[in-house]
Amino acid sequence: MRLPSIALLLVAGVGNAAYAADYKPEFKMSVVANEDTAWGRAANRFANAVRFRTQGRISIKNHFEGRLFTGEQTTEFDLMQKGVADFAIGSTVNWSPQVKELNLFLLPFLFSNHAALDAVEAGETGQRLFKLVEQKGVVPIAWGENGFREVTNSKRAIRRPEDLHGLKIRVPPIPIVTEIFEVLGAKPVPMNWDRALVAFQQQTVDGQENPVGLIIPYKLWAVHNHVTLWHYAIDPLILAVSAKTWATLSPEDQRILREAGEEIMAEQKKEAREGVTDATLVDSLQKIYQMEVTRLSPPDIEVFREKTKTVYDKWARNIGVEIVRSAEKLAEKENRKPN
Ligand code: X2X
Repeated sequence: MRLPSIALLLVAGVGNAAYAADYKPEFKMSVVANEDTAWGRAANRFANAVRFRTQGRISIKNHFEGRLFTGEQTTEFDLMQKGVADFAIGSTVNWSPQVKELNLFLLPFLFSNHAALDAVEAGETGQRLFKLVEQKGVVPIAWGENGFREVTNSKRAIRRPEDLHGLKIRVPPIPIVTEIFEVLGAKPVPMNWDRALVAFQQQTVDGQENPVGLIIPYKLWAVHNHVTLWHYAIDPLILAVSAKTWATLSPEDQRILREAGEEIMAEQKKEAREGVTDATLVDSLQKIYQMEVTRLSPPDIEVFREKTKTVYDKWARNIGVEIVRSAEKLAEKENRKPN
């Protein structure tokens, strides 16, 4: 009677050990940004927490500044699908070519504040988006945040669409973003982030659009003295695992990854919002970084909303009207509240 149960235990034990023994000695994480951003810091925290909590079974090496893909940030999702990247903390902007529904976050002026975004991510829409990502071979763990995308430039203050006329604005290579800047009369220049950093230094473009959380650590204030806070689009991040990698992990390790990921990305979101929502932001942009800050009022924003409506409607159809309407409904309640 005793022997079979010992044998079973042995088999079970060997089975568990086999998982860890089969794991690659090193897993790869892709991150477009550098380590000085809330985005990059979360990747370091995640790698450390996972190594510790799995007692070294899962060791993640972070590849910052898009070093896993050569020059094309829109291929990050492909690398995840192939399992070339095991993990990523990726921008939904960069994954929108493969998961077209992620263009939702780029619909101009859909989200006015963080509460509206939180309602959509936590609600039915967020769950649907995660399912769509998973159906494409990438297992999402948790939402994070790059932030509301603002606009900086070296030429003049932007308060009305006319102020953008003729300005060369670097944009990520994403159709909806290009179309928004085109319809506003600017000259959008789609470019990968690594090349954009060179273009800012060489002043071959006049401006760019990124959250304050990148404007500050990337020292964009040193090349662009004007910033307009207009929240024209939001850029959520997603911490995710390649489904190919996920399938090789034990249920116990999958649970550890989920727990660590949820904790760390909640913290990442908080960090991305720190100093960005409070009254001191304008002050610090002006006093510390010597920027001329233009903060658009709701009536100012209405003018931009009107101008970009054709792009909004076109992309709403492309994303799927049903998913857009359900997000609008969730966001609407919160949008009326102040920032
Ligand atoms: O390329 C950008 O602008 C960046 C860094 O925000 C993204 O990766 C979407």
